[in-house]
Amino acid sequence: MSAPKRYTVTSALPYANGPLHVGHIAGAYLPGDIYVRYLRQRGHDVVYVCGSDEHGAAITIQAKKEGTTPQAIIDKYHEINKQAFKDLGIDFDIYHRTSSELHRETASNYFKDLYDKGVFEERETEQYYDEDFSQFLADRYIVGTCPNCGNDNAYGDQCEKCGTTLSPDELISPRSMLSNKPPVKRLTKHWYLPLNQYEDWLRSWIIKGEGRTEEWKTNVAGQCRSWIEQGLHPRSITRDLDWGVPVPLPGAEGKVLYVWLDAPIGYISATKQWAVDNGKQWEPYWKDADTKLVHFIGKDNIVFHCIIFPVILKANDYILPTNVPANEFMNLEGRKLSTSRNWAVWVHEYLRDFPGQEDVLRYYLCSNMPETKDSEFTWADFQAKNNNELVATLGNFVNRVMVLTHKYFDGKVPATDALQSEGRVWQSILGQYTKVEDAIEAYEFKNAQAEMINLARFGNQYLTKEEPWKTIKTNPEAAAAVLFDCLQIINHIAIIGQPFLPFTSQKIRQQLNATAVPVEWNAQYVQLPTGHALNQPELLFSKIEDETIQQQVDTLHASQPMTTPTEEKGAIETTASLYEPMKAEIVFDDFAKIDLRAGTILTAEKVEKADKLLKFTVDLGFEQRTIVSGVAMHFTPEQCVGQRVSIVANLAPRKLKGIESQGMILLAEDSAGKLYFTEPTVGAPNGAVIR
Ligand code: B3M
Ligand code: ZN
Repeated sequence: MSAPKRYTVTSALPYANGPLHVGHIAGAYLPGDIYVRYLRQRGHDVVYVCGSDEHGAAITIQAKKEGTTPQAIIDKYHEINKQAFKDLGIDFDIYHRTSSELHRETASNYFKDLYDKGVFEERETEQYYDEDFSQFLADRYIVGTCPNCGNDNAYGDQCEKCGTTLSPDELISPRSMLSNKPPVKRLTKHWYLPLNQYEDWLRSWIIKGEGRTEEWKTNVAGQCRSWIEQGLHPRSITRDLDWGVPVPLPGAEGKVLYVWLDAPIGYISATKQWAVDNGKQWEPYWKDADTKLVHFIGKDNIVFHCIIFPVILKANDYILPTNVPANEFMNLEGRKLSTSRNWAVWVHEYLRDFPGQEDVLRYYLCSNMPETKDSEFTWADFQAKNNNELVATLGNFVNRVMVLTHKYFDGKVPATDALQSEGRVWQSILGQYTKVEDAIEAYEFKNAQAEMINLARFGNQYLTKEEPWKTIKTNPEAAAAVLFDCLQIINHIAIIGQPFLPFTSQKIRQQLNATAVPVEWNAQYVQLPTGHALNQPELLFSKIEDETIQQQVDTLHASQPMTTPTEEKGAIETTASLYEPMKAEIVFDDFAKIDLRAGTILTAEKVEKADKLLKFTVDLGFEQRTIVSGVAMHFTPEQCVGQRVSIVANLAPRKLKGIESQGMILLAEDSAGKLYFTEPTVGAPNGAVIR
């Protein structure tokens, strides 16, 4: 392709079945947002689409767990996630929904077009069926042992532990998610996409690179190659489910499109809605050969975006993705991020706990982006990146220059003889533009951001070396020239930094009194003129204290359900059963060591600076205890006072937020994470032994 005329950029549509965590952001959203912000700054014609994925078993199962309807689930999480993206500055042109009428119609017609072209095969096969619930068991409704890694909770479509894509028949000892019993087989009719017929083409396109204009990342190309080399088979693209886009064919009642057919078409319907809203045509963005299509996703979505969706696009004469720069996964404090185990940093909670520090999270996630291998989020590292780079390098440089200019030059860009500014400083600025550009266009966002911050580092060193606060007395022209240069550097940091730190970029431009000029990338040729009046300096970043970090670490741990070491070892992200698996058997002596007592909560109060903790006084009859518990998100203090509780009375005391907790309150937790107090038998007095 010669230079693309327009860009269609997508980020994976998150399932609207739960909130977003930092792993999602680092995987598929921040890189897409940086890329698009940069393209827009260069003046390209680009549409950036995303939205909620609202169909499939992921949604219906969550509804079951929360004891509500699929519609209530998607309505709730669509809003939460849309808001979280917006607040973090992930700037989609549209955040659509696959439950919308326009999408249902688009997906339905897309299927119908392919059907009319004779693309699909119709097959009647035996599939797993749950007799207790009178339901076929699609994808996630069936669980069993992964043939690849032995994980006992692999789904019928994928093992989330090892990432292998599966079909229900491959599971060892399958069981129904609904009844927990082994399912039976029943005949049912479905439509299949004959991937095998596209194998030769996929081989030449993906493996040999024919018809492609960009190299794909090694992790992406590698996964595709291994898929193709294992041989491709027809894949069923309809399901027996009552939630989704109905199959638009006679005799297909009770059947819907497979969510992985429906969801990527969501990119197209989102583009259509955006076009309607903005008076544009959508077709060129999906059909014209001079459009560059880029999908940002996490590694578990590779086959769907690199093999299945391209086949569907090709079969209908749509354009193919130019690139699919998938990221690996981000772990958290040494463990896999897990929604069901609440082992996560939730975006909406971060935004609540760190108001005004959106860019700190963006900066940290980008500096730690899992571009070529899995990476690790730690709160200590987050703090270090903020304190050592954002505060000490970028913030400090901008502040020093602003303060000095106000002190010595009345807050105006000083006069200089142009020669100074055409020298080393200008070269450095231009050099950084090139480095950042090259890195972004190669989808190397971590490097790109590092080069952006290098410009601030350069500025800091230049300022320190030139010491205008000294030369102002001996050689004021030299001091003026240095501050002139530094102000230009700051202006360019705001421009180059915009894709990464959009809020900070805006703040800097505000301080420079430069917001009237659009943030265009080619502004590298413009200068803040001598005499231009600046606004007052304001701190861009502030130091994050140890205490704040400790609090996050504590709440992360406090929100954990009790786990045994064996469970911990195999801890994986799974919702594979409505019930938590049983722990290993123990002998009576193990049990007898635990001193359980009946008690009553006398007082309850919030713990300062700890959103999740409540501090209780509990009456145990023979004494009163202080107990701290991570239940503040579940109960108000008022709800707890007077509550009868069962207490582990001989648990070694431990300190939480500086308060010694002398025991533990027993709670029951259901699969949706809802907590219940375990009341001792009616009438059992405080202090009574439970055994
Ligand atoms: N919702 C899967 C996921 O969140 C899926 C992505 C759809 S992209 C078209 O991993
Ligand atoms: Zn596995």
